[in-house]
Amino acid sequence: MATEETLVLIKPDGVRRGLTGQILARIEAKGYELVDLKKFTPARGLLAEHYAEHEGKPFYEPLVEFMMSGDVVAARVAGHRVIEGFRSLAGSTEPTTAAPGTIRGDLGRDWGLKVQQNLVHGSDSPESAARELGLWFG
Ligand code: D4T
Repeated sequence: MATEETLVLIKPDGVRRGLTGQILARIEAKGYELVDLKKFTPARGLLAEHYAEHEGKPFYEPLVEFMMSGDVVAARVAGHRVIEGFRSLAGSTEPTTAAPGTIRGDLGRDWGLKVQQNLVHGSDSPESAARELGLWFG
């Protein structure tokens, strides 16, 4: 059976705050493999495709602006059940209530902005992972 892969993004808040190493270390310490990494500021077109499901929601435009505000680190991460496993490491979307012990629970907070700056993204299903890895890694 092929090893499962997921897309992890360290969002601009994580990169700006110097948390890239800590976040990648948690992924490695859990036992997952960092297969590929890249760092760049994403263009609107890529983000529009990535976040297509959220188009029209009140946080959509602030989300895209935030994601374009600086460099992002994109990681192709591999391991058995890594999609579910990384979502568990990341914690829930809302950093105020994300469980302590998770990336968002330990390192994130609500800054009172129009969009949650919650440090990381992880694909939420095998279909999303395939689509998103295609977008970010080609
Ligand atoms: P991502 O997709 O970035 O891994 O985060 P989640 O899977 O945890 O959350 P999501 O796709 O539902 O939302 C994408 C992105 O939008 C922000 N957001 C979301 C927000 O600011 N307010 C909201 O009400 C929601 C639902 C946070 C993550």
